[in-house]
Amino acid sequence: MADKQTILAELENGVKSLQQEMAIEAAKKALAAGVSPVEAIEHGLAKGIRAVGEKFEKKEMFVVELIYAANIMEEAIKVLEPEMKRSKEKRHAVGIMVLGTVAGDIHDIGKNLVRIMLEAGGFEVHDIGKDAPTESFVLKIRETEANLVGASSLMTTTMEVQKEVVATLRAAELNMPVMVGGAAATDEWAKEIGATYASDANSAVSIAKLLLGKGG
Ligand code: B1M
Repeated sequence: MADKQTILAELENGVKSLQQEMAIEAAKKALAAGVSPVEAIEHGLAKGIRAVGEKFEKKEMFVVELIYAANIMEEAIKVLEPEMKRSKEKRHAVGIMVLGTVAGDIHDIGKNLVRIMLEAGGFEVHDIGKDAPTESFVLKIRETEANLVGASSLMTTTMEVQKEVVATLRAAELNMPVMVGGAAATDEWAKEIGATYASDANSAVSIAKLLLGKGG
């Protein structure tokens, strides 16, 4: 049976080198060898996706590869999930975020990457999907006791909805930080609407931590 370090390296490399079969097999090996699913994610898969994210930011990898790596990570997590639930082992969440693409906007590739990177960074993320009605942010925050909100928007026509999300939360006396991003958003826009801007999925993690006072 493979030792733990080898399995963790295979989990990392499966994501990093875009080899889905390697990642899936390593996830199975981790379960068979009694490696904790949390450790498999944090010290294996997450290391791989972080490396991919860094390459993407340096333009050493294409978006399509980033998306593929994210899919590989999601598929490998699916293998580990039942054991995680069975053992009721919980990752110690850095924070709890409700994340969605705002109403009227169906672009979700970037939002999904943000979710994956936040999860890899230790956040519990409740993804309410794309074209998400503003009220569903409020409902999900109340249901999950989230302490952070993320609203993605890719189009100039739906940027206004980010503003509406912030205003609706404040009217409902939900005063947690709101992070906005997506091609249409800018730092200036975020400041104007009372939110914080993150330009990409990698910086979203450090900014989310800063917003919760947990370092960058
Ligand atoms: Co559309 N689209 N699209 N599109 N599309 C854009 C956004 C557009 C700029 C293309 C263009 O004309 N040049 C344009 C918007 C123009 C504008 O408003 N200024 C546009 C349009 C017009 C449309 C339609 C209206 C087209 C039509 O039907 N006539 C339509 C929209 C329908 C609707 O939403 N109601 C439409 C549809 C689509 C597809 C379905 C075909 C597809 C989306 C598939 C999907 O998402 N599942 C699509 C695509 C792929 C694009 C482009 C080409 C690429 C977007 C993408 O996935 N980028 C896009 C052009 C562009 O953006 N330059 C375009 C890759 C992704 C990794 O980056 O999403 O920016 P991005 O996410 C980044 C960061 O922005 C950041 O992190 C991510 C990773 O680093 N980030 C966050 C994102 N969300 C964040 C949230 C955060 C923090 C960071 O905190 C919460």
